[in-house]
Amino acid sequence: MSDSQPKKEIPPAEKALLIELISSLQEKDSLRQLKKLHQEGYDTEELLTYCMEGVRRVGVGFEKGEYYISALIMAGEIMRQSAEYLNSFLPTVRSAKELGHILLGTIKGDIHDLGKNILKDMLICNGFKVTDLGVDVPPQTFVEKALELEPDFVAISCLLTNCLGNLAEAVEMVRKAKPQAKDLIIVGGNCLDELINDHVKADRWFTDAALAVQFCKDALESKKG
Ligand code: B12
Repeated sequence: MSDSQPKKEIPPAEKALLIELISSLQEKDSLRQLKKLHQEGYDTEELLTYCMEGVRRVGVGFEKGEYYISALIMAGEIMRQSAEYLNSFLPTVRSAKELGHILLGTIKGDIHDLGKNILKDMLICNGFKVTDLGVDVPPQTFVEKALELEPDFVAISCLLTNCLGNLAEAVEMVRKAKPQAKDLIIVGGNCLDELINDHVKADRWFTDAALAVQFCKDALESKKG
């Protein structure tokens, strides 16, 4: 669907069914429902948020002891396939020159990468160059690569509360290495909020990749303009 068209509202029952199929780990049926809704013209990014809600519910079930780790693995697989399908429909900006360069990775101790990869795809679709360091990245590696590659932003993903110490350390080390840079370090992942970022001290935090992409575009304009 193009940006100029108004968004078609997803019928509540259809949206609830998608979330329910994902949260009950019905891989084939959830992907069938997702594709059906997308082919009916419902918004790509909105559908992505419902997929995330489905896997979030699996996480809650895991926390309550209703699900085992195998459910997280299954939820991750459904999320991966859903994101892969939806990402191929993200509107792509074609420009001769890269808009900016982002150094990206998931913090040491954390191997969650689906959110990071969604951010990466969205950035690339919006004309950014992305250097992806992968998962379980030590703070020192972010520093070394930031000094070597001189990116416009250093973006770090963290989903695990017990990795927040590593995240804060990475932010502090990158800032020390590049003290002049403004709006350099952005962090993201569902375990973050304003209070937590008071401790982590990143320039910005996000739980929504689309908002982070918009921030990078705006911040680059004011940095370069
Ligand atoms: C799938 C999943 C897994 C999969 C991951 C597969 C993969 N390749 O990533 C596997 C099975 C490996 C896994 C393992 C574990 N997991 Co897990 N996992 C999940 C689950 C169900 C979904 C995560 C996900 O992919 N969501 C969908 C993506 C798209 O959402 P997202 O990551 O939030 O990303 C969005 C935004 O946050 C943002 N974003 C993300 N990163 C970044 C970075 C930047 C820079 C920016 C700007 C934005 C941004 O953009 C994305 C799109 O908008 C969550 C539940 C949940 N509530 O999220 C638990 C969850 C994250 N896992 C949890 C746990 C505890 C674990 C384990 C410790 C379990 C265990 N006992 O072994 C291990 C840890 C392994 C490790 N060392 O990392 C907990 C974490 C609790 C906490 N706060 O610490 C959660 C919340 C489940 C729960 N409720 O208990 N997990």
